[in-house]
Amino acid sequence: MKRALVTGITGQDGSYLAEFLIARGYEVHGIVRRSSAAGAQRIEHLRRETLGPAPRLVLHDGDMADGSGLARIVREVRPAEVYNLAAQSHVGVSFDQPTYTADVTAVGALRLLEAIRDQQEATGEQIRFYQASSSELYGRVASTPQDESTPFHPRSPYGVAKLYAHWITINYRESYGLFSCCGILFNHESPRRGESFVTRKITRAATRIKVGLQEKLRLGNLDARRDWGFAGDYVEAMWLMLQQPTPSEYVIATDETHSVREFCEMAFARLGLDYRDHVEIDPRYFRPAEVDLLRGSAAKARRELGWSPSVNFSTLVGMMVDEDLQIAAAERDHPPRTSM
Ligand code: NAP
Ligand code: G4F
Repeated sequence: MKRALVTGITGQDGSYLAEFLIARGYEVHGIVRRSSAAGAQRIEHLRRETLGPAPRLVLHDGDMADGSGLARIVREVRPAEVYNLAAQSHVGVSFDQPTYTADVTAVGALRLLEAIRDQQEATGEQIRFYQASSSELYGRVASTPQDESTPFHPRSPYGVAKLYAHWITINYRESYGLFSCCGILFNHESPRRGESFVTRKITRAATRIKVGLQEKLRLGNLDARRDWGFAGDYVEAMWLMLQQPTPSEYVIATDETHSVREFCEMAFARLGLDYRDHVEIDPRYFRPAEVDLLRGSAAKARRELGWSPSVNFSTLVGMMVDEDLQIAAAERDHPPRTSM
């Protein structure tokens, strides 16, 4: 049985990737950081389903800020594949917490690579490494659509931290022969998306407005354009990268671009609402520097990995609205109780 180690397993992508790997017969080990609240809701179903004498999902306490802990986990697990999905992944937050973002998102990747390099040297067993790079690397884009040869110009502390992680991953391949890949993934969403990212913020609010729990939605820049795909499709691309004969970089995207405004229009319209009656602009949500336009070409991934997206923009919006409508209706019918 192949063993994979996933950082960021409690996040959106981590949960889809863990499902994907378990379905393919992997034993999955995940790193979870300490929290005072229960933080693993997205993988709770997998924990329940895979319980038993030889559990297929094993969780380890760890933090990307703690290099010695990461090294110990890599030594104990002896993974064949490592997927580094952990990050302070919110672009807006990275302007308020730039040092923390650099520590976790940039140096965290280096700590993990060092642990892998040491382990590989000690055991002689190859460990294949996936780094979650981002279309935020392109920032102020030089050309559209963006592909693997488009120059990088990140526009946020997050983007700059991801740029470091991207290049150190390539550097460890060139310096030490590590099998290390970077997936340059464009925005990907799902009903499991964190609620502070714009798509989920819109679908949560629109559905709560529909059932009468909320009246207004405050947003920042409605004119920013993104290439939005479905997270479930994108984790398959991560796995495919690590199954290739040689490591490389791949853009994963839909080649379609839509504005935040279009996302609002479509989400509210699905509920029979007009977004203009509910959306208010709040300067708090504008960023000091913005990425205006992203649209990716995944031609290399199509050609070499045989990967293509299965969910288009309107299906994605519909999927998110429909799931959030059920959550909103349940909130209305059974308001959460706070304990004393
Ligand atoms: P996410 O939902 O925000 O998940 C981030 C994960 O990282 C969570 O499991 C989080 O744990 C964990 N994490 C944060 N800080 C950590 C720390 N100090 N130590 C250990 N774990 C830590 O992000 P996502 O959307 O799944 O994205 C996965 C990765 O892909 C991220 O690296 C992101 O930057 C990158 N990416 C995402 C997109 C996208 O559109 N989704 C596009 C390109 C690249 P908690 O649950 O405890 O917070
Ligand atoms: O949903 P967002 O916060 O995603 P963003 O900044 O594109 O970053 C996401 O995708 C990246 C890949 O390109 C990942 F690497 C990263 O980890 C993350 O998953 O914002 C999308 C757009 C931005 O232009 C933002 O300014 O929506 C705009 N926006 C407008 N109002 C808002 C809001 N964004 C948020 N989060 N909240 C708002 O109220």
